Parts: sequence; structure tokens; C-alpha cells
Amino acid sequence: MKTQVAIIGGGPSGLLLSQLLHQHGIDSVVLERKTRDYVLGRIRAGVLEQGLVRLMEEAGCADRLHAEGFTHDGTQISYGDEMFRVDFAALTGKPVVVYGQTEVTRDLYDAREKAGGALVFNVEDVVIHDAETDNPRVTYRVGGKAEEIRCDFVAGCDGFHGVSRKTIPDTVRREYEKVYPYGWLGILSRTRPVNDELIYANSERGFALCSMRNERLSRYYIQCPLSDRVEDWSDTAFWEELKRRIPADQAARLETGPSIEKSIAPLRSFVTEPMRWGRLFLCGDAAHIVPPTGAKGLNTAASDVHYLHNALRDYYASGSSAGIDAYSEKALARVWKTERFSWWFSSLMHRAPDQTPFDHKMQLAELAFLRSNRAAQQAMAECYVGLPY
Ligand code: RFL
Ligand code: PHB
Repeated sequence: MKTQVAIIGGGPSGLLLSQLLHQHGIDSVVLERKTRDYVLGRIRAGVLEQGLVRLMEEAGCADRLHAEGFTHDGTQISYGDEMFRVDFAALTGKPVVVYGQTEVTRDLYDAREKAGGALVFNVEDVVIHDAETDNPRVTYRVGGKAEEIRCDFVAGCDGFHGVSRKTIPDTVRREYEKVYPYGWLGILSRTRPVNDELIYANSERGFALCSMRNERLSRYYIQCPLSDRVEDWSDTAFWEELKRRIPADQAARLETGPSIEKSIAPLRSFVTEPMRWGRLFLCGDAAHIVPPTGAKGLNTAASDVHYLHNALRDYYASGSSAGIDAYSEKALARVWKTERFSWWFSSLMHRAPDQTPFDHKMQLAELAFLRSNRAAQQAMAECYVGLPY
């Protein structure tokens, strides 16, 4: 098989890149290790920056997002029973949109299928060859048969556990990592969200987040030790713990019900450099991970896709390699700023097992400062709604 861009990974990064390239007449093949249903079964991000909304529009996939997404002009931050609002619209002129990653991915799959795009599921043993030459190849197996794609470029959109990043030789690749000493236990439930806006809660007992998907579907998280297993947490135990971590007036009106999904995610900050090696480009979680506090994972994947699809468009339209050559540097400049925000917001809101009383006082002082200082709120709001790209 021959194509212009071989895309490894059919998550949001790979699908968005494929659909944007298609809109500009560039051919691609997407190779996905799992099935479509499996990918759509993963409950992940829920908050979209305007940049991602714009890319979905450019991809021709924004109709449902506009009809069903919820515009949020601010967020709530609590500590103990105190709660204050950061008004994104007043501070930055921009809102965010609550629309699940599952729905983004579904819309992109539907668009790729409607356009007759090449999507290969259940691929195994994906190997990238000759990425440092002008004629890269990707080999893989599907249904027991060996296949090969010859292409101009390879996009590694295969997430943190994919093969693309590891194709870059150890002598070239640099990795930076911080693993946090806690995880997030999340549940999805068919209940009315406790509040119109998200609540990020710092409490003596650890972090909690009240989020949502729509008027009848809520997403809640609580910080938990990494040693906890999902089976350790009954629904009742989850709701009781959540109530203890949010302000009493919110806890009093929390609607509870059976969970329809429950999972634990570890928290990690990770960046690999460079994001390009020859004709291989890394996008999204394949290149970087942020802790979910601040909802930056999916949105940062989207900004990579923005830089890469523009670079590839320029290359095919004019033969210019300038965008391609600048990709890694441009993408990483934004990635590191987002890493800083996610690390800062995580450190502010969680209780680390080794936290000292002084550390805790510093968190409370910083929250009080954020509550009372417009400049501090503006800095936070600009990062939350998304740095420009
Ligand atoms: P994905 O979504 O991991 O998709 C990568 C795809 O590549 C496939 N794959 C392969 N395909 C072929 N060959 C191989 N060798 C392959 N290896 C892997 C995988 O099956 C998969 O389909 O990466 P992508 O597209 O870069 O998208 C990134 C986002 O998914 C990610 O940043 C966010 O979901 C992160 N994240 C969250 N971000 C937020 O902004 N807010 C959140 O609330 C939030 N919650 C989460 C999250 C990530 C989680 N993970 C990774 C466990 C919750 C969890 C649990
Ligand atoms: C979510 O709704 O899943 C969500 C929202 C905001 C975050 C993280 C996760 O910061």
C-alpha cells in the first residue's frame, strides 16, 4: 500500500490529523491497535479549548459539538467550605466547552468513514522503518497477514504506550518525567451535576473534582493512593468520600446514584524531545503527558495536530520544508508551558503523602492569593482556556 502520511494510532490525535489532511487533499492511512468500540469505550477528557473547537470546525466535524456541547464561562475552586469563581470570560474573553473526548472521537470516526478514509483496526507488530530517509515504510500484521505501507511521512499518534516514540534512537531522544505519588479515582454516573460549573476542590482529605458531560451525566474524581484498586471502592464509599471533600452546601445537594464507569488513573508529567526524527513526527500523548488537573491532555494533542497539519499542507502545496523543520521546536514551546500549568495546578490542589504543615500553609496562602488577586486569576484563566496557537 502507498499513501502520503501513515498515521499510527486511531485516538483523537491520529483521527483529527487524518481528517484535517483529508480536508486539504492529503491522503493518509490510520493504523489502530484496538477496535473502534474499544477506543470509544475509554472515558477520558471532558473540557475543550477554543483551539480544539476551531480545529473540529476546520475538520468539518463540529455540528454535534455545537449542538450538544456546553459553554462554560468560568470554574469554581474550593478549599474546605470556601469556594470562589474564576471568570474566564471576564478575564480572557474566552470560554471552554464541555464535550467528552469520547464524543470528539466518535465524530471524527464518523467523518473519516463518511469520507471513505482508510482506517485499519486490530493491527499488530507495527514497526516504522527508514524514518531518517526520504522513503519511510511502516510494516504491521492484521488478521495474521503481513502488510507494508510506503509513505512520505509517518505521524506517531499512538499514545504513551505506543511504538513511535521508541523508534527515535536513545542517542537522540531525551525524556523528562515526574510521577506523582497519588492517582485519580473517577466515576461516571447518570445523575444531575452538582453545580453548573466544574468544581476543583482542595480539601484536608485530598483533591476532588466535580465535572460533567451533560444535564443527566456527571463525572467525579477523588485523589486516591496509588496502591488503591477500583474493587476497593464501592459506589457508596466513593460518594461519602466525595461529600467530605467539597463544600458542605455542595455536598448537601449532591445527587448520587450507581456508577456506570469507575477507573483509577495515575498522574504523570512527561515530555520527550525532539518531537521529530527525520520523517517521523510525534503528536499528543506519544510525546507528552500531563496530569489531568486543568484538562490539558487532549487540548495539547490538538495543538500538536494544528502545527503538524499546517506544516504538511505547506510541504505539499509549495514544497517548503520550513514548517516541518520548525515543528518540534514550535510544538515543544507550547507543550512546556502547558506542562508548567498542569504541574502547578496539580501541586496546588492535591495532598502529597509527604506534605509538611508548611507545604499545606503555602497551598492555602496561594489559594487565598488566587482568590483575591485579579492578575493571578488572569494568569490561571489564560492557561485554562488555552494558550494561543
Ligand atoms: P490516545 O488517546 O492514547 O490514542 C492513541 C491510540 O493509539 C493506539 N495505539 C496503537 N495503534 C497502533 N499501533 C500501536 N503500536 C499502538 N499503540 C497504541 C491506541 O490504542 C490509541 O487508540 O492518544 P492521543 O490520540 O494522543 O490523545 C490524547 C488524549 O487521549 C489524552 O491526552 C487525554 O485523554 C488525557 N487524559 C485526559 N485529558 C484531559 O484533557 N482531561 C482528562 O480528564 C483526561 N483524563 C486522560 C484522562 C488520560 C487517561 N489515560 C491515558 C489513561 C484519563 C485517563 C485514564
Ligand atoms: C473531566 O470531565 O473528565 C475532566 C474535567 C476537567 C479536568 C479533568 C477531567 O481537569
